[in-house]
Amino acid sequence: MTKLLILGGTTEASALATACAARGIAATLSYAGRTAAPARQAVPTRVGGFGGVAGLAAYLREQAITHLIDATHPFAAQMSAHAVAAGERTGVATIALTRPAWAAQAGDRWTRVRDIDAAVAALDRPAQRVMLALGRMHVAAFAAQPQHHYLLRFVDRAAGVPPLPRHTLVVDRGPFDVARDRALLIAERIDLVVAKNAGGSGAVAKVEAARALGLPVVMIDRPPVPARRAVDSVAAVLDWLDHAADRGV
Ligand code: 3Y8
Ligand code: NAP
Repeated sequence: MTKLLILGGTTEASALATACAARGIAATLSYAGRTAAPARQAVPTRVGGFGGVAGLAAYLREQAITHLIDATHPFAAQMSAHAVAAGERTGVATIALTRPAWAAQAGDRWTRVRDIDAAVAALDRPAQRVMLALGRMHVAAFAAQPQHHYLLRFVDRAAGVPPLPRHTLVVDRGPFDVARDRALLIAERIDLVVAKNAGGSGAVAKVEAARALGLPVVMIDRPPVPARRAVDSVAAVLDWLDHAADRGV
């Protein structure tokens, strides 16, 4: 009997969960517990880390999971590495559901950087008004460039005051809308946008709004992930499940 564990936290994970519920495929969607009130899902959810590769492998065995779907965000590199390792350790069939990286288009003014630290270094310039649309986990790194006025966007209100002397905090969760992000960039007189190359549709609004306004973007490339089976659509995951079932796995 097919029983999926979906590592979630993305639009695609939620879409896969909905497709599984519609097909009567048993699935559990897993959250790390980064946000106070994760979106409701069409399947049962679990929240919190597994306790490393060993913890995830134990979960797969104890819950008799037949297929592991890593549908985490492209920047959740540690979770993705653990999924590959736990799949190998247990023999549970594993696949990643990811989304293609955004590519610069005509009119884009991107400066691509390797990681968060390189983005911080790219801000070593006179004070500007910078939209830091990276969420809450990496804000502290930008304290190294305190001269800027930062527009921050968090899913939840911050526990403490972000360590940036000049900042405006917007509390909002995506998926975001191009018209609203364009209005936000204008209202906050933003000179520069810093973004992760998340891919997908939920985070792209600010990138499209920056293009429309001719604003420069510091675009952070994705971290490396291990070699793995990966597809970029829910349909491809369902097709893999059907064929895996044919092969008796
Ligand atoms: C906890 C689950 C769904 C999933 C929706 C997607 C789209 C909206 C856009 C901006 C960029 C950012 C951030 C973002 C987006 C989707 C997707 C996506 C970016 C939730 C969610 C969880 C998280 C974790 C959160 C991180 C943060 C990153 C905000 C739920 C809402 C910036 C990534 O406060 C924190 O600690 C937030 C942490 C990891 C990155 C960071 O470094 O801070 N996502 N986001 C997941 C868990 O616990 O396992 O609360 O419902 C999910 C979504 N956020 O079901 O429709 O598919 O990517 N998430 C980025 O892409 O740059 C916002 O503001 O323009
Ligand atoms: P990460 O750095 O790759 O993972 C750190 C640890 O968090 C993992 O080792 C695991 O703990 C736990 N974890 C991560 N994702 C989990 C999940 N779906 N279910 C259970 N435990 C999970 O991950 P992250 O970048 O913090 O991302 C955390 C979550 O936010 C993921 O679900 C991801 O899809 C979502 N998200 C992240 C971003 C982003 O920009 N990073 C953007 C949007 C959504 P253990 O080792 O204890 O198992």
